[in-house]
Amino acid sequence: AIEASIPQPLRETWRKLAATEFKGKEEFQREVVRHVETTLARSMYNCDDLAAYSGTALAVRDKLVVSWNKTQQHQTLQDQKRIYYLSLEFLMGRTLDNSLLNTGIKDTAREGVGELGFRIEDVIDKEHDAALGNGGLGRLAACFLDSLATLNYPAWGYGLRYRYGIFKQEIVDGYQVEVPDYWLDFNPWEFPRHDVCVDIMFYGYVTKVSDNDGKISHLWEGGEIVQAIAYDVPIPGYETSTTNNLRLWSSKPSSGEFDFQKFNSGDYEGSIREQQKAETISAVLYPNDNISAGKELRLKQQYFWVAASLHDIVRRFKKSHRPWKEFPDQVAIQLNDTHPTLAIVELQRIFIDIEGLTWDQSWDIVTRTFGYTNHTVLPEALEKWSVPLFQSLLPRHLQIIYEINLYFLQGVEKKFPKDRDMLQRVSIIEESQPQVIRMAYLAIIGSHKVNGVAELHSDLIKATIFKDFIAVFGPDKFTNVTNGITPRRWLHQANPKLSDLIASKLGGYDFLKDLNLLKGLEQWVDDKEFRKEWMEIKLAAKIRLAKYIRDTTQIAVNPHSLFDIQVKRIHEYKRQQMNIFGVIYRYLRLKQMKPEELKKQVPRASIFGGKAAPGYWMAKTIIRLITAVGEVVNTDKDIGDLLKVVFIEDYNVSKAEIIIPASDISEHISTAGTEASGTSNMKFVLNGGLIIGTCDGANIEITREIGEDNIFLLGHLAEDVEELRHQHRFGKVEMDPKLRLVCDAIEAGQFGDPNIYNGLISALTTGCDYYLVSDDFSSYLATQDLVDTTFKDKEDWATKSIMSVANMGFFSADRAINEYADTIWNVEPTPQKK
Ligand code: F58
Repeated sequence: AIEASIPQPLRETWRKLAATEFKGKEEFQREVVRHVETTLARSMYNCDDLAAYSGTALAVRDKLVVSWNKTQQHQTLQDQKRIYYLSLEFLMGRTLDNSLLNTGIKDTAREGVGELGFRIEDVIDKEHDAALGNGGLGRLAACFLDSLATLNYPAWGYGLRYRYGIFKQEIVDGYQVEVPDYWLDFNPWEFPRHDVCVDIMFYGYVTKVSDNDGKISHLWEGGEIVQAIAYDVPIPGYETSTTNNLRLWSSKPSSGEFDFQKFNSGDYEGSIREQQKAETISAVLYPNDNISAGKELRLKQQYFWVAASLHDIVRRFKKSHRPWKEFPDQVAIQLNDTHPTLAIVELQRIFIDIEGLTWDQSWDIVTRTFGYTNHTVLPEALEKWSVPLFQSLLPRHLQIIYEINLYFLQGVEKKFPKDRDMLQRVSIIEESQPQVIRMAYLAIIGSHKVNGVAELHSDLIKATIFKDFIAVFGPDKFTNVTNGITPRRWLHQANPKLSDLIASKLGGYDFLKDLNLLKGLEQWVDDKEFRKEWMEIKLAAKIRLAKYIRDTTQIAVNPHSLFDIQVKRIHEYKRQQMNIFGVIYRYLRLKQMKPEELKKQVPRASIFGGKAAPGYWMAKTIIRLITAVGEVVNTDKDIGDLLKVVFIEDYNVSKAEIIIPASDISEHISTAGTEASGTSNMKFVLNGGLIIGTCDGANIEITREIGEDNIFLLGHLAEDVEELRHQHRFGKVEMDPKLRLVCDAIEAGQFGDPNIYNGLISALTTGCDYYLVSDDFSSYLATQDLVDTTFKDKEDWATKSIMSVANMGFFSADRAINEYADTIWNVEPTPQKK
């Protein structure tokens, strides 16, 4: 508040004292020790790695916070348009290392903690991952925050502060077991803002009231109230003083702590029931990937988060005293998938029910404010809410949705006068039993731009699920912004040696801010010394991963074998089953070979990782098959190093940072047309790994950038899929004979009780092989053979690796963010002078 600000003449003193940088190593060390001694009340006699982590994090945080305060003040004074990125998931991973690198003090910290008796790597390794997301969508949001700050865009992220992030995965007897992820016991990166709280209402009823002029308004009242408390997380950019804000909402009961009346009458359980109910809202992240849950608690989470965020955004706008019609000139809200679509309805409600605007004035502002990003074409992932559920939880919002739909359908009717089918097809309300609200349609209608996340995906949504909307709105409303990744975390942080080698050839680290500069590596591709160093770095990363695998699974993997990695959420459409079937085929073939033939084979380690949604049986069965194959293959004396099968437990962001630099080949083999983009494909290639993949998502654009010779493509095209599925349904497809052999081996019990895999096998047969494993299997095997042959030629492999990295500039999240800024948000960067 202005009245609390320091008087002008004293501000110079204040400024001098509020430093954003350490003056040197000594000051850094002094601050670490001060925090260990005074904040943690520990001493040199009981300072372990964890205490050293805590002290270091707190010291770094102190400086970060000052930059953050300054940035927020600067952005407020600049009074420019801000970007608000609404996402139910932010898969941040660890923060300390990233903060050290972004603020340029990693070397100081390494030396500083070194002289205090610690290795910086061990200290960094003590941090708990912030795993507030499932997979690609959540990690994309985290990469985007890094780019927004690095490019000096005034931007805020809004999300939920889950008490439990994505579950931890344990493998017990070969099966996935879920363990809760309580990550908040020590989190130095968040700041509770107990003064920033918003009352959020659920349930209740709506009454119509008319004033003296007969103007009708709506009152929504009588519901349950829950309070949203803000927790802020600083987001530092790389080599810039800009530090943006991520605001996460936590839920708590609105009235007092607990019910004293109940407590006094001896009803102890009853006395905390309300409190627990309120806290449940932000308690846990839904662990589904590409499937919609449809549960009341999920809808509550969505409204709770959206309402709190919009309240905050509107309050901030009101402070500028601008007329409402300028709202879209100050505010751009991006909807990360349909999860925050209620924001469209909530803003309309705020304008008409609270601020007294007319419907038309309000709707014009709303539609100019929002942009919607779609991340999937899978029908089971498209969100739909049952009307009765919605009616009870958010009665006023349902009325507004009906009204939005009415005006929209009137427009459609005018444009397509006699097309009743069309009206039914594009209606926000689906006439099912019960009726449901199609959130994607609401998001399209309430936004000014809709984008897909890779070219093929954006084309597909226009041709399939959103086809009618092109007819209604014209093609310009729909666009593409191909995903990107932050090279700071995914190259510089995860693979410092490679980053340093690149910097030594390109004359510095500018490529981390302008990834197209990687092109300069092409000049070095024939340089012997450079090639040698390049491959040594890859080997070192493989040795590191092999050690990790040995420490955690006791499996000994030869670092010189070909590392074939598939790490991502387990899902039928991503086809880990095709991978493991391929491994089984390889094993059966090896078992048939004579010793002289065996000698010619390329040793391979097939490495898997990824979580299955807890209720997704088929995905869990796939994990069980992978571990079962590992149990057989890894102990088979005939096989030795020629084949190892590893399942890495609990794949997450910090493990990805170890795994990704270590791949020779990684697998991105979704059924064509199902993976919207994929982003790990970009991470692997940026780290000098080659990829085997289908013509799907961003694989296609990666091929365009790095050249067909540098990627192993397989399988049918998206355009073939419909016809192939049709043939399966009519029983016209014989199973691929090699796949038949694999199924026979499984059914004969070679990998344990075959009954476990009944579902997996019948999906290929009676299940009509929806993901077309049989159709792509022979192409997959042939391509894997080509991978082996290519791998034997170490020189050719090195060339492919270097040329690929040199051409990955396009996949920087910075490029993606600049595209959003230009084509969707219409915002400019706000750099600060030093
Ligand atoms: C992913 N979606 C896409 N959804 O599958 C992937 O191709 C894309 O690269 C990535 O988004 C980023 O655009 C995804 O991760 C989810 O996890 C949702 C979580 C909430 C329920 C519905 C799925």
